[in-house]
Amino acid sequence: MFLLGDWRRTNYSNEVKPEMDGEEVILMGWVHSIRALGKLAFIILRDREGTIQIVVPKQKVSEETFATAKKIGKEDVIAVKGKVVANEKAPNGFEVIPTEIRILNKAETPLPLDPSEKVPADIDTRLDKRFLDLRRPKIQALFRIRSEMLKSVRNTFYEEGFIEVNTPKLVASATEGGTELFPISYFEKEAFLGQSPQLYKQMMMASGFDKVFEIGPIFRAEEHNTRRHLNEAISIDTEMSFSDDRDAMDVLEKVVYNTFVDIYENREKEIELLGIDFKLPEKKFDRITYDEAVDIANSKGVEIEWGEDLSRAAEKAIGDEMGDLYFITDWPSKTRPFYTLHDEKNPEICKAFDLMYKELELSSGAQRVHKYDLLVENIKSMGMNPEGFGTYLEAFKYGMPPHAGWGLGADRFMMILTCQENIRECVLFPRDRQRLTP
Ligand code: AMO
Repeated sequence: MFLLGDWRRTNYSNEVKPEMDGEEVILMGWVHSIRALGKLAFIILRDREGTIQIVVPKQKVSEETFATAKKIGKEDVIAVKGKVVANEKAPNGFEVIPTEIRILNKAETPLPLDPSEKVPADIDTRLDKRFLDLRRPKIQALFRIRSEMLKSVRNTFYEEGFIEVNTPKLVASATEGGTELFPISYFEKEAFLGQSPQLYKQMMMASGFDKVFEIGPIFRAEEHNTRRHLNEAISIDTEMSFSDDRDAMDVLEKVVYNTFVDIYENREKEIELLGIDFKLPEKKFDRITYDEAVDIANSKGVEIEWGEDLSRAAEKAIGDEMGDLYFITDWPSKTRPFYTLHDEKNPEICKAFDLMYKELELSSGAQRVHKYDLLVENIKSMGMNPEGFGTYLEAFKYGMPPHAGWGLGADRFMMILTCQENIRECVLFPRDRQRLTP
């Protein structure tokens, strides 16, 4: 068995062209397939960028090279040094004829999962053997789109003057209602995994950073197993000072729209490979109030009483009517967490919004309460004890500007960007009610 030695990859598979006739290349990757006839072997080598055919004719290569080619098996890791030979009859107008083949590592057989996609596997088997599943070009395409999504989101935030921050994920208290917390033991104290950076991003506003964002994990002890919930998700969070709910929605619109454009422009190959119907949204998304949303649901025979959160059936009815991307604004105050600012004229409604894609909630946000007394009042009226909020509350006593923000679920955003029905498809190693490994 050879080590890499002094060999270094010269090209990815997609960089080799007929114009390179006569040039020497070193290619590295996995054996996608191998076909050995009597005096001829064909190896399809797969790397990150695609596949390339290596032709091994017995008369034109050394005895040793031909013998190595015959020993090769599916998914072995190999390195090939060879010559590019232009040939009009070959699939891409050239073939690579090796001068030496090194088997860098053998793959055991049988494979627990077939990365060449010839044998279909169910999602549980695929997730159990994710390292192999991820070798499949379509799955790789998804995660390249995910990388582009994160890059694009960051770019928009930076263009808009936001500062990227990181806040703790080991926390002492709940933020989003308290029912969905994962308790952990933290030395002699009880602690929790953070449900949201909510309290920290608000404290950043008291520190004068004006506009911050964070991309990080949130942990939710959701008992139910659905196609759109995870127990560990990635949240794109932001908070902005001297801003209201409308400003926050404008930034969200920009972040989402720009991501669609960047993926459309930079990930054409991946979109094609996935065979998805990728449409750019309008630059401005429709905005309807909660009241209007309830009217839509009721008109379709889904009963919703004013003040209730929207049921799944209601979300479906509203989504059917509204289409792709739209905001629902002016929510009943009692459906929202304590930090949400109520309307001055009608405290029954608040300055909160959701961004929806059809029936799926992508993001929630709001203008926040920035006055200390009002915040204490809200906490009490929701049956909680202000003393549990420690330094968070203190931050509101010494100069807290008006502010607003939102959280956008990155994994859900991926679902709509890549037309996936199951959120697990969009996560490398998903965590759900049943799954804690790999
Ligand atoms: P919320 O709880 O609505 O709001 O979460 C914001 C967004 O995060 C995503 N999300 C999830 N994605 C997958 N699985 C889950 N279990 C899950 N839970 C949430 C959704 C959701 O819209 N602090 C507020 C945000 C804010 O007001 O700034 C919050 O956490 O896409």
